[in-house]
Amino acid sequence: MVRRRTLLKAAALAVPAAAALANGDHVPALVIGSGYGGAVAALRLTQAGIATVVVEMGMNWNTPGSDGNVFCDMLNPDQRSYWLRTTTDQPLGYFLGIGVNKSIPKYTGVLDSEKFAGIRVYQGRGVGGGSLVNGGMAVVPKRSYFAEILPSVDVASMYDTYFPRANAGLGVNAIDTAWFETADCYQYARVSRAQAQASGYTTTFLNNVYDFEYMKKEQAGTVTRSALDSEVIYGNNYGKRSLDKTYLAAAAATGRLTVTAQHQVTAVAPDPLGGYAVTMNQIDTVGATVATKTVRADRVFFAAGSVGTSKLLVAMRAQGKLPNLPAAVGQGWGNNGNVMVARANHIWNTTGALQSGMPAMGIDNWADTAGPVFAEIAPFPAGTELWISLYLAITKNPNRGQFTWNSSTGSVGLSWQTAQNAPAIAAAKRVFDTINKAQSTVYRSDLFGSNKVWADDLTYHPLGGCVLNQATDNYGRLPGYPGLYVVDGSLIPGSTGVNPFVTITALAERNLEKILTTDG
Ligand code: FAE
Repeated sequence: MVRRRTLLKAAALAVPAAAALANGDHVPALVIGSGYGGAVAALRLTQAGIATVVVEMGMNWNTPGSDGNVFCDMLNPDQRSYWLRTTTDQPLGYFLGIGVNKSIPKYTGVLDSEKFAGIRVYQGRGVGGGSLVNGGMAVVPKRSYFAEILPSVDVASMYDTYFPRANAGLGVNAIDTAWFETADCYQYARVSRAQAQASGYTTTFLNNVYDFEYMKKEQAGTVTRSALDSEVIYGNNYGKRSLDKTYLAAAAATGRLTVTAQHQVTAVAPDPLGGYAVTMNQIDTVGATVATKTVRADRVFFAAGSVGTSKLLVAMRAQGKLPNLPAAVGQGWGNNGNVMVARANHIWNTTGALQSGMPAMGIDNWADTAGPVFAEIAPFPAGTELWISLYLAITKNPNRGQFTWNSSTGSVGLSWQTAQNAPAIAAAKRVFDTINKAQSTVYRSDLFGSNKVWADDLTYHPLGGCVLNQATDNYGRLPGYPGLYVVDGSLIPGSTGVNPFVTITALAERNLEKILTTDG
């Protein structure tokens, strides 16, 4: 109860407008990025009395556009949708095999589709990172799998202390299961559940950070709709407890937090005066640099996400700014075994014109050692009946990629090839072939390309690149560089077996507690 009150009080404050960070400033703690790892670091540092600056390349999404909304919806993407693109790059980019992407003005929008050789990596951009764009699913990984992926971490303390702490801080809530059974907006999930169960699979409800009480009112027509108005992936105007309303708002309430938006960190190196020199470009809304600043920070927390942190650290090592970073920096990247797929239902199996953008159910076939799958039953909120069942499958793909410095382009690439996702397809195919056979249904092959069943070339779940107890010590400290820490999804070795943000948050809670008690 106390925790809930704190959360709500903090939410009312919201994150203050971007404060100017001046060239030459000296700050006790600087956090690069404002997603899950960054938000936990911001809260725990400020609560410990340490003045903290969060530097975020994306915008502070708190000002409504000309339509009165901060964010655009999924059906009408405008400039607010994508990060510096002139056409949208929708995860479902086709319908009936025909491309459905459209032109948009170039702008620092909220969702980035970052293209590497063999994969597009979707990431949130803005104060709140991925929490602004994601589906809000808050899933604690299976205990045995967590122990398998991070063997150096004490599992009991994670499940007794840090996962509960993360869930409380994030404002996680459970769906009213009786309401679920009757709500029009979850007809699509009930159809997929019935088909999965009739084919021998187990389903499970998923917790979420979207306020299910608010969603009930949306369904009842008494509040402005968000999840029920095709809002997801480009932000939610209502209902979602994104990090700017939880962890970051609580950090702001201490009076010790400064959030500097639209600043992209480009370099970190030891400063001759002590601590680290952090260089950043201040950018405008078309991505042009308007100022370059260097500040000195006693401690730097890398929270730029799996891709952002890995790219920065690999570049700093290659450029001789942090030359002693271990070889493991840049290694161990994975896509959490992501693969998307869709099935075509029979005409009598309607999935509903009204679909909640926040998934609430998954098919749990993780125990199948021949091909573990945890598949989220995803919405297709097109506003019209389409008879489509969509899934995001999380699988145990053992393949990993690495980030490497390309001296001719002066940039960091990711070695991952699309073919490395074959194990993910194989595992998902076992489940969905079985469902199709039992239901006498077929795959949709027109949504991810022309005649393409498996969306194997994109991920929502980048993980790894700076793996705990390999590239860092067992608490995220970068060896050889006292005062440098990694706190985000790059610590997790490519896979969590479920949607990752609760794991990222809990691990950050664990590591920050240790760092604040022992690193003076
Ligand atoms: P992240 O949240 O990505 O934050 C990193 C931040 O750093 C971003 O705000 C960047 O703009 C910023 N940044 C990067 N480089 C720089 C730089 N050089 N200088 C300054 N700032 C920088 O990292 N996960 C779930 O658990 N449940 C879901 O339902 C779910 N749905 C998703 C749906 C979508 C469409 C997407 C894209 C992701 C989804 N995820 C979901 C994944 C989840 O959002 C992701 O794992 C976390 O956001 C990663 O947290 P990090 O703290 O690692």
